[in-house]
Amino acid sequence: MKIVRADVIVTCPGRNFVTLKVVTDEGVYGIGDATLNGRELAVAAYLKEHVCPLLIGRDPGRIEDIWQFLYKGAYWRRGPVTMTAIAAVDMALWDILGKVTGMPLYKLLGGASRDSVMVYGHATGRDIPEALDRYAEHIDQGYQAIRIQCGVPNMRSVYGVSKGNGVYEPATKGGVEEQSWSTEKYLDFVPKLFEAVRDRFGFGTHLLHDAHHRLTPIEAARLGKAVEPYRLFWIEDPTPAENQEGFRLIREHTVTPIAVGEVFNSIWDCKQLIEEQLIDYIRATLTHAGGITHLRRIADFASLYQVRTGCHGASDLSPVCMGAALHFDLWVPNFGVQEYMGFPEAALEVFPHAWQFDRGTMHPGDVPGHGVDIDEALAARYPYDPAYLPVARLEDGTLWNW
Ligand code: GCO
Ligand code: MG
Repeated sequence: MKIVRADVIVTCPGRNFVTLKVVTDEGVYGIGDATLNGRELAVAAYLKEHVCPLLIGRDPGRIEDIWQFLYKGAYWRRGPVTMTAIAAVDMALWDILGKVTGMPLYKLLGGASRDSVMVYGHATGRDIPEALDRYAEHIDQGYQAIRIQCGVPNMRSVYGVSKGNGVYEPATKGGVEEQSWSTEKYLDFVPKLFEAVRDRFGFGTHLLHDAHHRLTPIEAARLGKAVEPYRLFWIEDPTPAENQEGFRLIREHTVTPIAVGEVFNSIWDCKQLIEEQLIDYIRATLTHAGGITHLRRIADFASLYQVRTGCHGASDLSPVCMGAALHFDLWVPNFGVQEYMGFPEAALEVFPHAWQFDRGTMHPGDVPGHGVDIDEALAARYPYDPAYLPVARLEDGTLWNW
């Protein structure tokens, strides 16, 4: 079997997605997600100009060799654009292998390690009462794990809180939105939010929160210590992780579990975090961290240190990633939790999928491959519509971490 075509499809059914479709001489095809929020066309061009021509004529069954060829062969290793492009190829090739062998991806990986995958949803509110109402709705829908984000008094904007009544979507059209941030206000307020959750709902649900890279290590340590009585499942991205040893400071002060990694693109971004046991959950995901072939390597390494997975699953990862991630999650022995934000209705139509949601758990389905397809005619009706992620500035105007 040989690869005869590789096409890049850019579409915006509610938000922008980039999809790679790899077609073989036997008519079997596979698809992969190549979406890099706010930088979509860089990956589309990387694929179209530099990767697709190199795939033609290759045996799609040589998944590992093609991965190594694209990684080592580029000479310029790693980076989000390269690793997202490699991930898309990798996902598409595993999809083809599943279709050729008639097996769902999770069986190719070694079979199910659990019956279903626990996912966490997002409860967001402009203030505590609204956030608690959203939390209650998630409990009603059967979620066992819920992330909470809430507006902070006297702060103009806060990461993770939707503007209207719709689903949270950070990317905006018509330029880059500038938000404002005050660590002092946030740190004084956020323990009260977790206290309110536990007071109203008790300890029966896993409580998660995303600090979105806003704190310094010692501030993160203070937060972790202050919220220990509320027993969080995790605090996510307490501080930027380029400096991995910075997490030692957090660990010295608190037992609140830490999750990091949605912006990582290779095992090298988390090697020290994992081997020094500075984190509890690794959030790298298929689309941005080199696909199944590489994420499996990260997860196996993490398992040596009892670090569990908690794959990023924001709606800027396409339904293709969601499908493949659920196969990965069903298999991976050291699974923790999977993020699930849902998708715009139009996106679910453009990407027919076999995965199912049932009261806070998901299953990838049993169709061969990863079980997600793309309706190209429908996709063509939603042209690319540029959108950017916001930036955050401190109250004196200093550019901060968003
Ligand atoms: C999360 C993430 C997202 C990101 C988004 C950026 O935990 O789900 O922080 O909400 O902000 O994926 O593109
Ligand atoms: Mg996050």
